Amino acid sequence: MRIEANPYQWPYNGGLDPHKTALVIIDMQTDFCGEGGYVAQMGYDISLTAKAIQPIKRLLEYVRNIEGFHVIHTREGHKPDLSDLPANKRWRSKQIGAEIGVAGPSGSRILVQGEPGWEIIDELKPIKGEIIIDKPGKGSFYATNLDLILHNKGITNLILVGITTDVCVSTTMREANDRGYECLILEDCTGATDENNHRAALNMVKMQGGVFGSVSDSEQVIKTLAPMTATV
Ligand code: C5J
Repeated sequence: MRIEANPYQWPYNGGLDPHKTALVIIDMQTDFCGEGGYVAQMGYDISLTAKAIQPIKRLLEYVRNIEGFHVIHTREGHKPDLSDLPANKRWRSKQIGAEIGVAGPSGSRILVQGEPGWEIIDELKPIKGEIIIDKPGKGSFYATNLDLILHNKGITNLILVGITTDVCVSTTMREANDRGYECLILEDCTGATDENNHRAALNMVKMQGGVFGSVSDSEQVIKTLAPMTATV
């Protein structure tokens, strides 16, 4: 069983077993798609990142009904004492008027663990049994135990969604690909602070026969998974 995708039907080996597959939902936090969050404070249009919310919600509700299918959520953020915040990351955020670790207009300290802006948005809140990965960087593998968890659970296929396409989703996909995970990214379930960057990040995946994996959308995934929900 394979999902229609570009440049190749995914997964490459037809091994679409829910027990070996995870929906990885990257950084759907208020700071990246909500009013008063980090992205809004930097002056970007949050409708470009928030547009991924409803397609992800629909897909998430779908896969939650498939026996064995894994769901993983990630959150970008730093410890309250900022001991894991690199000085250059902090400096850059200050330059653009949204200093990480400092309270924004909403009163929430930007990208700090436990703060309201850092929380995953209500529409996509994790439920019992779903994995949550906290990460200090853009990639979901650096300074986390994601690789160990995937290995222990026998997960080989990753369906990547979330925000932003060109930063955390893209970095995670590249890290995963280098580790041998078979990756699919969904265009309607991702979004970037710049539409051209969103398109470019997706196009980069398709080069060289699928240099980082393949590209599809939630409609195609749901269509392919439909026979699996019928058996629950
Ligand atoms: C960014 C992310 N864009 N989650 N983080 O800084 O993509």
